[in-house]
Amino acid sequence: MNTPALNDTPATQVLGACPHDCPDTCSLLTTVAGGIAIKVQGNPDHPHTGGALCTKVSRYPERTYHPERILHPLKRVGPKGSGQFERVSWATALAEIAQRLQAIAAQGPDAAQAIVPYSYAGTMGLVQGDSMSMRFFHRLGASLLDRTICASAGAEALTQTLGGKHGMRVEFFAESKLILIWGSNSISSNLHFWRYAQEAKRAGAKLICIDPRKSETADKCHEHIALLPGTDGALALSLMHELIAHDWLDHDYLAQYTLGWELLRSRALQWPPERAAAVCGITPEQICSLARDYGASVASRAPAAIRLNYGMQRVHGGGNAVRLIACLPALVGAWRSRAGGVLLSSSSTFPVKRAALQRPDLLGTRTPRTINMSTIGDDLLRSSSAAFGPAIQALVVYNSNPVAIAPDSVKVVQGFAREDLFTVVLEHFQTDTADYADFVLPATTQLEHWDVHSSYGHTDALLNRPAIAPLGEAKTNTQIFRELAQRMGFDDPCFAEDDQALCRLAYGDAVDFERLLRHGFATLASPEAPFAQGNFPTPSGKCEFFSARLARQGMDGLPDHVPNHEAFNSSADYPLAMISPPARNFLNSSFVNVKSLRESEGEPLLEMHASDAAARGLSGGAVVRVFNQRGSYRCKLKISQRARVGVVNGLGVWWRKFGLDGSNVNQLTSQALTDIGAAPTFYDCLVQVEAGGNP
Ligand SMILES: Nc1nc2c(c(=O)[nH]1)N[C@H]1C(S)=C(S)[C@@H](COP(=O)(O)OP(=O)(O)OC[C@H]3O[C@@H](n4cnc5c(=O)[nH]c(N)nc54)[C@H](O)[C@@H]3O)O[C@H]1N2
Ligand SMILES: Nc1nc2c(c(=O)[nH]1)N[C@H]1C(S)=C(S)[C@@H](COP(=O)(O)OP(=O)(O)OC[C@H]3O[C@@H](n4cnc5c(=O)[nH]c(N)nc54)[C@H](O)[C@@H]3O)O[C@H]1N2
Ligand SMILES: [Mo]
Repeated sequence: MNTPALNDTPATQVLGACPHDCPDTCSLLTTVAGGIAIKVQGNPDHPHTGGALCTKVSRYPERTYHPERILHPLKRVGPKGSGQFERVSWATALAEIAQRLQAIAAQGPDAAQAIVPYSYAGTMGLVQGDSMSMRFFHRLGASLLDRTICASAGAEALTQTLGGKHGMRVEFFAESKLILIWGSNSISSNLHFWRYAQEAKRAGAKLICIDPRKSETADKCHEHIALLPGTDGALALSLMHELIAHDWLDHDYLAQYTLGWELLRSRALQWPPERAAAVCGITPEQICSLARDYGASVASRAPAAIRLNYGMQRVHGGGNAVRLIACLPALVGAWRSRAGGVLLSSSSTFPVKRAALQRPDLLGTRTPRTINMSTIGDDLLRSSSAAFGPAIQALVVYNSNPVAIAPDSVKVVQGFAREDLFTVVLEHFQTDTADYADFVLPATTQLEHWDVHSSYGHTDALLNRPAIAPLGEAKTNTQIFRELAQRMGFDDPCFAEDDQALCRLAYGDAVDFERLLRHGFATLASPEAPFAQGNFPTPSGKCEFFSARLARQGMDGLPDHVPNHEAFNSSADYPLAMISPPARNFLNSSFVNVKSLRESEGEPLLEMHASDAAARGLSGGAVVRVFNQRGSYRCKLKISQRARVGVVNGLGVWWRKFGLDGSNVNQLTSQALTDIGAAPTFYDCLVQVEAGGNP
């Protein structure tokens, strides 16, 4: 860390918010002395943060003052992807970018659609995320982007079942008597939920982890059910089968507050434990025992809670599986207690004024096409056609690293490498994506800008104040789009609004901004037990087992088990299922370049069960080649009890440039989408593994 020497100015503490894509959205306290951020810690006054941060974010100063921070604009001088750039001034960069974008937009009435914004949750901030950026793209008439890369299957499924991204309040998990941690490695990716789960455990609750991988969280639960990836729907249906067979049901709740019970009941009765066990790769006894635990909550009125997370919806049937699991609490009446129910996301609690921030009205009468960010590989390689519209001619990437994180990297890289594609990347670092840029623009980090934050794991709104001045020539995302707008001649007054005004606009009067300024967070009013008496915000007001809305879209209105696109088959060419959940010390591909964190993770590894390794004559530590019809990727093998038979785990998401052959696990993942929500299917991926030669 090249922290400059401190002078004698007394230290101050600045309130902020963690910007990362994590359910915890922690309240931060940054200690600043002499204009330098010397320490970032958790705010002890914020109940969910409880003064504790994860290892990654406590290294925020190391990331901020990293010697490789991009601190001035760069222009490409070598071939695409070579990472050869020269320093240019902001004036040159902005003028050339504006001129290129204008030239594309001038090709015809809807030609601006050939320009595509590409962004996700590098920062979750409502201001540095999508406010000024979307105003710019709306005014321009660029393609719209469907931001599906993470959560849209589960989010849409939850909405179709419960009526929105609502659920249990995270703090009440501490009072639950049974907690199913379903498809989530909480210790790694939802640490502040885990604190509540621990509290429950100490008070006698039973914790059960449902995950193909024996994660750090599975280690600490009383039971672990290691099902095959993408079989959660079958497990949920069979659980229902057992609840019905033993009459462990809350009939009154079902009658009053649900829609479609008879239909769901008949479907569940087709899933006796023997059938589901064969699909899930577990034993019927495991299902019966799980049902006993869950069903016991009806008679004892002991609250049963499910922490569902996005990890389990990255497969073909991810949407249906989320729907089935979200139905379970209604069967046993778990919603009656504030410590019962399910939590996938709390996002809908936040009254975000998106239209005010993003100004879709600037489109006027234009209706640009929408590009799904999860199929960017294919889309970059498409030519103009009536169905697709114009071929993509320019990409503006911010808050995302698609070359590393998007599925099917062979295609993604081929697309980004197109010499005729004009690519602008707003970044902190020279990521895999920045390597393919024509211009890289230096962006500020969370310590250098204003923002406001919602959370998808709790119900507090947060404010982030800048703790330090922007480093080097870095500018905020908002300022970059403001200046681009000016160069393009966009003179609507909304392009002049400053970041503090945008922060105030984000929630309007719904959140007391003065309170945010004083305390850094504000708890939103939300009911303790939201569905104790129904009140689901669905069209019927009930928990919709049957969704007329889905049926109208031509889908099955009733949730079902939907098998993987690439269903496990031990005798196929690619007989192993590969999942690639996040590494604990990285945040997707963020932090991979922070040396201390990278050293904790070591190197890219593939975890494999000893019997699968023996069957292939592979030993631990050897270099292996992991391959399928889409690509091939080499890394070291780790023989590990964390892998179940038939499933290999390639923890991600490493920067490609740190991989043995300059690639990562996404070399193998596919662009096939989920049943609901058009999301990627990272964990629905068959591979084969063989010895891979020398490093
Ligand atoms: N440390 C850390 N924290 C993170 C992130 C990170 O990269 N690093 N990423 C953040 C982001 S963007 C998100 S979306 C959230 C994700 O939050 P979670 O969904 O809680 O994330 P994961 O830790 O990926 O947990 C997914 C778990 O699901 C398991 N899994 C994979 N396939 C299946 C399946 O088919 N069924 C079941 N039941 N389980 C399955 C994996 O083995 C893994 O243990 O975490 C956020 N927090
Ligand atoms: N194989 C596999 N692939 C996956 C996943 C997986 O589990 N397995 N997880 C998927 C999931 S859940 C997600 S959410 C996606 C995440 O994919 P992305 O949203 O692309 O997330 P990151 O990889 O963290 O990259 C974010 C980038 O934004 C930059 N950034 C941060 N703050 C700012 C800012 O204020 N301004 C600008 N201009 N840039 C900023 C960071 O430096 C970083 O390079 O990856 C997906 N890809
Ligand atoms: Mo995510």
